[in-house]
Amino acid sequence: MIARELIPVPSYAEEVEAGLTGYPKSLPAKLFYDAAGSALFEDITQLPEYYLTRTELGILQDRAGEIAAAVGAGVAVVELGAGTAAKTCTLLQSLVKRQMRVPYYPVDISSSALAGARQRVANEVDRVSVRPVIADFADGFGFLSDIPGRKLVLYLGSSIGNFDPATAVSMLTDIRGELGTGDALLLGTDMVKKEKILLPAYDDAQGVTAEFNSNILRRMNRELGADFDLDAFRHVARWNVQQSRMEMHLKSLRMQTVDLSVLRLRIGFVPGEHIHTENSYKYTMPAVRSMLSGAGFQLVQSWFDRKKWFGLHLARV
Ligand code: AVI
Repeated sequence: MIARELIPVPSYAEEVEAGLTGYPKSLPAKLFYDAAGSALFEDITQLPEYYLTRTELGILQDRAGEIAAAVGAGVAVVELGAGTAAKTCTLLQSLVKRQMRVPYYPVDISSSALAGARQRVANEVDRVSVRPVIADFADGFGFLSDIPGRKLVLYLGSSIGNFDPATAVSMLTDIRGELGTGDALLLGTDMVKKEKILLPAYDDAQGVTAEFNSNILRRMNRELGADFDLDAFRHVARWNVQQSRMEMHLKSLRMQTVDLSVLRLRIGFVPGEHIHTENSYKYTMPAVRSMLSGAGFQLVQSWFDRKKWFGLHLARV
């Protein structure tokens, strides 16, 4: 009891309270990414069912030359949510063929990921100057206007898909607001496809995605003094065709009450009740066009893999 009272109230506490007291219950997806969750996400990207990461990487590897030609010479590359820059090196390699040096600004909330990005790029590409930027996008994109020269902003990995359409447009509008004439955006989106491909990508045979989903409860237990019984919730992945999104939920397997002592909150669950933890939107080309134009960008060109499962879209201001 005393130990619990010593747990500081995290900044996300209000969002958790609103989510768990709302109907239907929900939790913010950003809570997935503590150290354990980030490691589990890395594992997900290697799963046979999770086609997104390797498909996007394949497009970058096959089309880096074309993308660099469409972007043109003389750009600084800014990668939003760069992580360890695992996908960026081929594109940087193609860009350095067209200009003496490429300034590369990986942007991330995690300084350890940025250290990894610096190391990887130093090992794999010559003539790239790496200038890491630590930023939380919740604070806006003001850092973009501090970066000199013409910019190519990368937002890869279908990260945009974790925001609902209105939020995605408003985020891209904020990015657009920090850019000037000649600047460009390369956006990665996962495309709509058959449910039989989508479902296993979010409910894999090894149970890694289930573990990733329930890690959010483990985090509440640790950081909010909660007593979620992880065995009393089951991972559920669903294709919501009307909203064009994959959803992840945690389903209560019985009637239960959970205490979140740091929030002084008790939450009751009936059997079968869900906590909605994530949306992952899948796009059609009209949806991509409307998102980009809604944010003030003009689509220049899109590149896809052979099956058209994933798209990379170059847009200009
Ligand atoms: C980070 N994001 C693009 C992933 C996705 O596919 O929406 C997160 C994820 N959720 C379950 N698996 C992966």
